[in-house]
Amino acid sequence: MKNIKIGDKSYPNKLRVQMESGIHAREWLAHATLIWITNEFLTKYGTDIEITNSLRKVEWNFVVSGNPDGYEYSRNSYRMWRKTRSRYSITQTCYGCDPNRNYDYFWGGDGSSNNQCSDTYRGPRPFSEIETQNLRDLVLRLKPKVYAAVHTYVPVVLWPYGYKDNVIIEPPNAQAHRDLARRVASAIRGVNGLNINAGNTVDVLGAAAGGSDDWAVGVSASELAFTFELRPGCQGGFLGCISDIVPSGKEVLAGFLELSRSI
Ligand code: 0X9
Ligand code: ZN
Repeated sequence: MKNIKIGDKSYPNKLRVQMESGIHAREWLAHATLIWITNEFLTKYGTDIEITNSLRKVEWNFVVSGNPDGYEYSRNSYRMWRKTRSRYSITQTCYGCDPNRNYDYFWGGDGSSNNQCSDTYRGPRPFSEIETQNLRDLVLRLKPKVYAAVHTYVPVVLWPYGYKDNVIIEPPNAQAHRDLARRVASAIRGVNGLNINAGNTVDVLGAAAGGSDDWAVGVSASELAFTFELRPGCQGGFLGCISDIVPSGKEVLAGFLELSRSI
């Protein structure tokens, strides 16, 4: 698995931001959006003032393909595949687990399944997957100040925690999460008028324990963690068109630049 690092090396002490997309295989617009933004960063550094300032202040890290085996399976065999492709025993009929239920922070809690055939199967144990091990080790090594996971397809910017149903449990710096999530959502909305807001995960979606965002802020050294859910595709939900990439890319870039200005 690759991590793309972008920033102007000659500026010292940059703030580190780690983004992850594609942990859910079928959410193709997430991967495409980060790749599009990578191209913007690389081609507009030095001409676009906002991008230039951002790459002098922030070291951006993108793991675009957070679940490569799942993505390959979604590309070639079954478009709606979400999970990894692990096999835990030879007798097993259902493959893989949901990497976003596999992190070791309240692993096994609300909104995660112990049924191997469920799309929200948490795996046999925390960090059972090579994909989540790789992402964990990268984050422990790089210690990003901000961590964000990129998903689709009901637009929202989420802040932690998301592990316990019916009660909103937030990190001690919840106010900083709220302020930043709202600013980012409003920057995204400003581009094309996408209906996107910000909220706590449990408040907006209900609990889903074992996610990367909860682990980033609950266990790793990250101060802030978010999940960005991007726009639906033009064919509905996960199913998109090539023409979704530019509008999504412009929206999310505006969100990233707002994040960059605000940290
Ligand atoms: O359920 C998820 O993993 C994410 N939504 S999705 O529709 N892309 O599957 C939301 C994750 C929010 N964060 C946590 N639950 N920790
Ligand atoms: Zn997802």
